[in-house]
Amino acid sequence: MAQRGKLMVPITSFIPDIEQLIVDLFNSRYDKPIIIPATTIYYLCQQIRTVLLSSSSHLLLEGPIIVVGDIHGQLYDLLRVFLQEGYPTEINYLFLGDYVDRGKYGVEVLCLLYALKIKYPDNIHFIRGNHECAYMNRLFGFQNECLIKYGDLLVWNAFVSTFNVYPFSAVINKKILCVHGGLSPYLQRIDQLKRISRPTDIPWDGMLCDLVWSDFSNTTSGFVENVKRGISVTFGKKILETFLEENNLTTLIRGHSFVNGISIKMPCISIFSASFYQGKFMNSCGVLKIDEKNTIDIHLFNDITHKEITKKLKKDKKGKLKRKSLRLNLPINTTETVVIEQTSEVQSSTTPQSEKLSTKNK
Ligand SMILES: [Mn+2]
Repeated sequence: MAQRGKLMVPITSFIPDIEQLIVDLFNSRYDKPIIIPATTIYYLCQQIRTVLLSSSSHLLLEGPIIVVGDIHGQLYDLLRVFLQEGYPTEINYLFLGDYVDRGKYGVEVLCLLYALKIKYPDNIHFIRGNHECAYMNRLFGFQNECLIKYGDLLVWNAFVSTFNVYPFSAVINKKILCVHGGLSPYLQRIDQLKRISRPTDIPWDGMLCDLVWSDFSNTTSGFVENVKRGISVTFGKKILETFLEENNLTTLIRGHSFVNGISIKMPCISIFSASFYQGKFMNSCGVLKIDEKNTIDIHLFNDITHKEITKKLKKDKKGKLKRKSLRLNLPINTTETVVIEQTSEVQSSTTPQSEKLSTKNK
């Protein structure tokens, strides 16, 4: 599957109105999403490739910052995060991957993230998940979504060419490591993350595979085969503590696991930011706010359905997007601050469809 990323973005001289696109996406309705022209997407993809290739594969960020987990094409959860936490001019964001597949609005999610990144390059950051990969898109829906919306695969190819240049990791305040999946037996020093050459696909094994695929388990000792996924590894608490200590870090924040918003098993925090996942799981979603002193605020949103979010959006919006009107009082289950040594656990009572990869598919 590993192939060097080729430039697959059709050249366009068309320059879209980025600000208007952001307004349109914020104002889009659940039952009538906007149609984004293919030429606009080619422009966004060209720009994003340039922006991402000019920065490191390992991001150095500082708080205050909002960290967001898996979105999986659920545009209205992404909109709610911005509406609740603030526009990117007010607060910075780091997204932990898995923007597409499963949900219906992967195209719109990526276009909003790309438009905001182009407009506010220092305020919006995103790293790669295991679904930012051509192979996964063929299995879990994003390729099909693009085919249905655009009639061919040019738009999907353009998106894949941007996935292949995404960074893989970030460190916040020099202390908190953020990746989509987790550690790898091939990763010893943080410096290795700065030397990842891009474009690259996600290979079937090795460090890049583990960064987006591995799982943390409290009960695992060392690195073991990740039987649940059928790919990569599961790593235990001792391994994580040793790695963090050797690299002068305190905490790992990751996405990738379907948890009820936030799961804290220190020193590992998992975040999941798609509520009412796939329209069938009654799960909450969560984000973290990390300040400059490494205090972590947990913001959990309940499993309000997407139609209800849209109702709120419509009720509160007055004509075009006005930044000050972005703060809505959507229901929040919990907002609490944890000291990062604290240990607590939130586990979902339901488990989603297995994402297990069968070897015959490889
Ligand atoms: Mn994932």
